[in-house]
Amino acid sequence: MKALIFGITGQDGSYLAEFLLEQGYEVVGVTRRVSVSTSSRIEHILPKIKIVEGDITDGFNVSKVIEDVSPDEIYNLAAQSHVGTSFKQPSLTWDITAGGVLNILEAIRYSSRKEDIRFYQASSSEMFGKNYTVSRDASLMLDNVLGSVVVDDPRGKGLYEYKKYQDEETPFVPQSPYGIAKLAAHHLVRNYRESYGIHGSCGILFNHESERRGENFVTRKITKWIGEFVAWRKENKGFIDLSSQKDDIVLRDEDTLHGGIGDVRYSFPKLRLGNLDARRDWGHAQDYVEAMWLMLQQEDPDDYVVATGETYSVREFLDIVFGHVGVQNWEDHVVIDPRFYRAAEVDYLLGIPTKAKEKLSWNRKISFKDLATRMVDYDVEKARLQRPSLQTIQKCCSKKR
Ligand code: NDP
Ligand code: GDR
Repeated sequence: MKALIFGITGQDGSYLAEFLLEQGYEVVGVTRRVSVSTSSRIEHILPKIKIVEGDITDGFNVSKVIEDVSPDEIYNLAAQSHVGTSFKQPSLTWDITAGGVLNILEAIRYSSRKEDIRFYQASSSEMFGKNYTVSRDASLMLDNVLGSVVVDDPRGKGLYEYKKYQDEETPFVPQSPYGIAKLAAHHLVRNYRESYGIHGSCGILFNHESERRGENFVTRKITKWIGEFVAWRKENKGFIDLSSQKDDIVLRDEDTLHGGIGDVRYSFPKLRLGNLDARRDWGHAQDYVEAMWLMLQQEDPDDYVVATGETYSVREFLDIVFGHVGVQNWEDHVVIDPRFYRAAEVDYLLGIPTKAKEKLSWNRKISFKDLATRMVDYDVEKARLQRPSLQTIQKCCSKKR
């Protein structure tokens, strides 16, 4: 079996390529020409895969790649995938995230191998935007009480606990150019499925993160900052004074403390974030790429929600990751910066993956807490290795042992 992956250099592309190699696939990835290499996530598997040059916005190129490679399965993970950026570059986001999908679908439609190709499209929970389903069905109540909300009963009979969630039946009300482009692509796949019999499936994936997550997404931005902060703190001696500087954490000279406030010796910029109250259904990317593959193994194409069934706020993520490195007062290390607010926000996401569980036998294996701590451990170690002086200490100590 041969798989073609658009977006192989991204977080999901790298995990999917690894997964497909394990299943015995021949893997071909499409990368676009860039001035500096973007293959860091797939460096370790480069000898086992084939790379072809291409850009999803170039329809002729997409057709040629598909014709030349002649794949059994095509996975489209390519997108301008940052929601915040989509407000700044809506046109580019549209061309890549919606137009690119049309290019692939057209190439399949006119391919002599149309009947043999199975296609996966990376749809997104961002398509739900501000919408959710409200249920009082007790069977849908999950363990995580944070996903519940208490509202006034419309018939005035008091307060009841409702469950807010999104599943395959929840209507889409996207809140960003990115969400709108993803929804257009989602409908295109459905339309080509119904019009031309293309075996195209969409995974409506909720947020999934990992040690390979892009550094501008909130989870990785936080864990990367923690890694660098921990390394800085270990390297520099002094008394930490969080109160005196708005934007920086400063270390003061301990020797001068008894005579008054010590001199500032070192400073480190605080972590700057936007909306901490947004709630997300966060899973690990490694679990989610398996669901993509399972969708293409089904006789009939279909759309599936892939999620954990739990929701946590950015604040709760901060509690776990800072707690993991022994910092309880994370508020003192964070500055709220309006630059990171979105023009329109998606406040609440909680996906119900019942269909994926029942039809694909898919289950996530990595919990939210494990995801968060794995990311911090990775970034703490990465920052430690990047500090030359700490590497020296490590070398000196391991020699002594
Ligand atoms: P990334 O941003 O990490 O990866 C995006 C990939 O798309 C990169 O390989 C990038 O290449 C490639 N790409 C961008 N523009 C083009 C283009 N014009 N032509 C060809 N390739 C291009 O995203 P993720 O791995 O996190 O996500 C994978 C897909 O799943 C995306 O479509 C995303 O929108 C979607 N999704 C992601 C979720 C998540 O939580 N991670 C949830 C739901 C959906 P380059 O390296 O050159 O930039
Ligand atoms: P999201 O992920 O928009 O859900 O899209 P992101 O991590 O960017 O934001 C999650 C939430 O955190 C809030 N936030 C911040 N976000 C960023 N990036 N930077 C900040 O400093 C910050 N502070 C607070 C955001 O406002 C938001 O509410 C991701 C992407 O992977 C999409 O491609 C994918 O489709 C969806 O998940 C499902």
